[in-house]
Amino acid sequence: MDDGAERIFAALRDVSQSGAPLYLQLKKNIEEAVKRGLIGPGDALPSERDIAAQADISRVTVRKAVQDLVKSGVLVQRHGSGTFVAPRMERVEQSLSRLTSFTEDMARRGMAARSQWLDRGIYTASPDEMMVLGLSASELVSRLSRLRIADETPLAIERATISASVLPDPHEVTSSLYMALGKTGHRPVRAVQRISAVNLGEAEAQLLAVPIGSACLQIERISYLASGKVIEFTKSIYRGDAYDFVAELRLPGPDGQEGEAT
Ligand code: 16G
Repeated sequence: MDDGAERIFAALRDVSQSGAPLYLQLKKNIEEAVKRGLIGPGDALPSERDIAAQADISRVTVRKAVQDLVKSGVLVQRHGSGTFVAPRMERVEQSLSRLTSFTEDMARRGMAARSQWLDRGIYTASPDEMMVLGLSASELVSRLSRLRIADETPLAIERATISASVLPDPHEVTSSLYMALGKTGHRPVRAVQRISAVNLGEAEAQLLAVPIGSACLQIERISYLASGKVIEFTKSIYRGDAYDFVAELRLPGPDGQEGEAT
């Protein structure tokens, strides 16, 4: 038996010590083993049969625990070669002083960006959308919800709202929202972002392929045209293990004003 298998089996031994369902105990033990670094990113999990034999539980129970952990992103399965601890993401650094789009950010890093559409349609504006976009109750909005993926790793969930008077058909947006807005002269030139920390619920954790409860960044972006009109209201959830937002800070000038940006 190799080292990795030894360590996993050591972590599995106390399955069935408590009253919880066996698959949940096994799941928790594997999660703990990953958290404590007993098994690291890329390590292979022993076969279903070996785990079942070692922990003295059925293979169905092992399969259920493993499938749950694959769903929540702790493990990955590769056809023909087995189950592994999910690789750790290389962190993406994003400047907080440049107004760029997801597609541009990823292209700059040599990564291929794509989206999985979660929703794309015309809706009546919610009270929040009305207030931020300056719309009346009868006005419509285009909503675009996407899972943003870079090099096949899901990085963020973005829910953008644009007034339907600016974007009457959300299906015009294929790969990039900013490119579509640019075509009609509506690409934003300035934005204000509010970033807060949240823990992921089940549905979002599954989309982002990370464990439920993982730390992530919730970002609200309100973007403006040069005229000062609000053009975009986007609520996003970015993976906390994948993103660093970096801001440059300057000493204020002697009159208390902000220093000149270069
Ligand atoms: C970025 C923006 C998002 C914008 C999107 C457009 C943040 C937090 N969010 O992801 O507000 O809608 O870019 O990207 O940076 P696209 O042009 O590739 O569709």
